[in-house]
This record gives sequence, structure tokens and C-alpha cells, in this order.
Amino acid sequence: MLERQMILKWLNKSLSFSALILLGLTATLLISIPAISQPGDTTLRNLAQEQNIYIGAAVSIKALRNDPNYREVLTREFNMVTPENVMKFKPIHPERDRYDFTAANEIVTFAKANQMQIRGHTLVWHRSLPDWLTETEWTREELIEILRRHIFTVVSHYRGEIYAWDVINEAVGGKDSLRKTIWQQVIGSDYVELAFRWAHEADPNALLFYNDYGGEGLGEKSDAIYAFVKDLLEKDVPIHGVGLQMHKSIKNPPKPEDVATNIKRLEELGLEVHITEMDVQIHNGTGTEEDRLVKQAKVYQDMLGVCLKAPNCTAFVTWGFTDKFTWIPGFVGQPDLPLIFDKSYRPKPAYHTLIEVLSTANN
Ligand code: 9MR
Repeated sequence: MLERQMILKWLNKSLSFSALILLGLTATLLISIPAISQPGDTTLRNLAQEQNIYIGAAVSIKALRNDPNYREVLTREFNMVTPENVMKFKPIHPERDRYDFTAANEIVTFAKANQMQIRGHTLVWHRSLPDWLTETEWTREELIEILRRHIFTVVSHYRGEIYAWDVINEAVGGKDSLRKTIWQQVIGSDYVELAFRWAHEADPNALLFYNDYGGEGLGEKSDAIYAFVKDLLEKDVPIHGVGLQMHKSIKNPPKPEDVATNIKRLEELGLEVHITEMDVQIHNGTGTEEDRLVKQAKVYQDMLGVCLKAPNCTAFVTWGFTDKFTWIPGFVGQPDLPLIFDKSYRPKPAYHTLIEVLSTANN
């Protein structure tokens, strides 16, 4: 009798033990399911990979640190990231003799852990400069040395880890002229080629880009950008691509055929193109919010369609991905919903059109 009871007890115990093990296993499995989309899942990331194109988003360090949903959607849907701010001059080089790589390193580590490529943004710009730099009167020689050291330090720090650098950002002014920035005024227009050459020396494998807004289609600005990069190539400057930022609105959407023609003429120069910062404002459009989101979806659809058809358009990056974190309302002073996921990370019509473009690309 006692024996039977003991056996039953033992059975009972081992059953609950196995149940526990099973439960534990399931839990571990659930927890350890990588956020990266699995082969076969219908995600932007998987579909883009099949089309040999990178799909990316600018990353806010604050959101990445604090919001698990943000991290989950980012790794599931994208295979490229651009640090939105933390690699800019001011945050990464806050004092003349001090660099702070903390936040940028976090994004790089995160991207590598999730097999995502990184676009480095940006080495030379007229904004996001530290006071120590802008509040001193430098000689040409001094500023050349500051820029040279900055580029060597930052690019070497990430040597082999950055897929493409936006070496120069928004330098083209009007026709035939460079924007009057501290770099242009103190060093002279050759700061551009110096920067590309230094970046290339510091990381010969990184692709080097010129990045700008307002020159996506055809017109004076895109002609000026075209002439600018053509001139650099003629001087044997190591430049590999042009970033078309693509900050747009449904009110003035870019003409797909113009963007296609522009990308084509850059291809003829031997240059790659990345769509680098796409977002589409809706606050200035007409119709209900639903109508405006459909119009917005069309702009995203058209631009990805153009990029997919162009052999030299190799990356499509949006400036953020959720309406929860976007620079637009702060900039225009009005609420807006410019991205492809809503504030609760639900896919918007724009997301669905991007999925559709990627799924039907070969038909
Ligand atoms: O989105 C960025 C915003 O958070 C910053 O305050 C701002 C200044 O550093 O830069 C914004 O990003 C810009 C990008 O670096 C270059 N192209 C235009 C983008 C929007 O202003």
C-alpha cells in the first residue's frame, strides 16, 4: 500500500516536474524568439532582402533606450539604421579634445546584434555644431586641422562597421554655389573634397555619400547637386553616392518620373542613390485624415517603386518609422503623422503600400 502510494506520489511529482520543465521551455522559447523577422514572414525587411535593397529607418536614441515596442518593430521590419542625431558633430565631439561615443556606440551595437547595416550621419554639416567650434575665430589652417581630426577620429572609431557615411550634408546652395557655412567661409570650397578624401583614407570600405534635400526630382537644386557631384568625380574625389532625403508632403508630392530621371543621370555618373530621410507630411493636405493617409501612402508607394526600378538605388530609409517619434511637429509647429506606423505601432496605409510594392516588384 505504502509502496503504491509512494509510486503514485513519485509519478505525480515527476509529472508536475515535467510540466514545469515544459512550461519553462515554452517560456524560454517565447522569450528567446528573436525579434528579427523569420524567413517567410511578410515584413518589409524580408521582402526588401529578396529585392536586394536595404530598407531602413532613422533611430532616436531615446526611443531605442526606453521603448521595447520601438525595438521590436525596428528589428522586425528594417535591415538598416541611421542614427538620427547622435553621430552629429555636437553630440559626438562636445569639446575640442573630447569625443563622446556612448550613444552612437549603443546604436551600432544594437544594429550589429540584429544584423542591420548602418548609415553614418553625418560628418560635415552646418547645423548641430558645438559652441566651442562656432564661437571661436579659426584660421583656415586651424579649421582644416579640426575637421581632419574629427573625420579621422569618428570614421576610424567605426572603421568596418559603417556601410555608408553621409560625408557632407546639405552643402549645395544655389546654382553653382556652395552654402555659406563655417566650413566654406573659413576653409574655402575645397573643404568638400578634403572631407571625402579623409573619410576614404580612414575607412576605405565605407561608401561615401553626399546627402541633401529638395533635389530629389528635377529642377534647379537637383541640377546644382548633379553638377556638384560630377565636378567631384572629375577631380577623382572618392564619392560613391548621393542621398536623396525625401522630406515631402502630400500637398507637393515629387513627380515619380522626375525622380526616376534624376536617379538615372546619377547612375550614368556611376553613382549609387539612397533615399535617406523619407517622411510625408499630411497636415497641409485636403480631405479627412483617412483620405490624407491614403494620399500619403501613394507618395511612399511611388518613391519606393521608382527606387526599386533603378538598379543604382540601393537603400530606402525613412526618417523614423512611427508617428510617436518624428521631428516634423516640432519643426512645423503643428501635429502631423508623417511616417508608416502610427503612434501605437500599428501599420498605416503607407506601410501596406510599401509591402505591396515589394511583393509585386518582379511581376
Ligand atoms: O530629425 C533631426 C532632429 O531631431 C534634429 O533636431 C535636427 C538637428 O540636428 O536634425 C534632424 O534631422 C535632419 C537631418 O540630420 C538632416 N536632414 C534634415 C533632417 C531634419 O531636419
